[in-house]
Amino acid sequence: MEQTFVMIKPDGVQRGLVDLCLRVLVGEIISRFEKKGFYLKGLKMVSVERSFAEKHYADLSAKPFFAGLVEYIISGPVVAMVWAGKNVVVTGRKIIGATNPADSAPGTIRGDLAIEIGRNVIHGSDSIESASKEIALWFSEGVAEWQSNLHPWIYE
Ligand code: RTP
Repeated sequence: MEQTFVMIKPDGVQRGLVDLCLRVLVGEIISRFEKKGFYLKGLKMVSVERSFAEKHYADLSAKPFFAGLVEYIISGPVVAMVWAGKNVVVTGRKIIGATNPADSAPGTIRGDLAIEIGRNVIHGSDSIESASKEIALWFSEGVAEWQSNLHPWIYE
């Protein structure tokens, strides 16, 4: 079954802890993936080292926003996850919404819960190849091998 890597960024974690209106931000993000029918194979809260953040975003190292992006990712703990299911990479990106929340459709996570591109609360792998690289990087210990018993009620 296809897998993807999803990360709730530091703003998503902090806002869930301190913002009264968004007390359940981490839970809400998890809930949107669960309700869709995807199943959770790995989850942990991590404080990311600078070198690790640079490795995760290595493809963007030439971009002018790279330094700010790395500062953002190491500014507080993130919630790292692996989700599984049919077409989870592409569908996961649709659930997340466009990179810039100003362009993300209402109903998507970024469209509903974020305003600025540099504080867009969540990351999701952009291809099957990136997903497998990112899962290996973030979950070098491996993930749980299990299959949801709702399978026949979600897939024909
Ligand atoms: P992500 O990797 O976080 O899922 O985001 P993405 O694929 O939708 O977008 P990508 O181009 O890979 O950019 C990674 C993250 O960098 C920040 N960004 N800032 N200031 C800017 O112009 C700018 N552009 C991108 C965003 O936090 C974006 O999610």
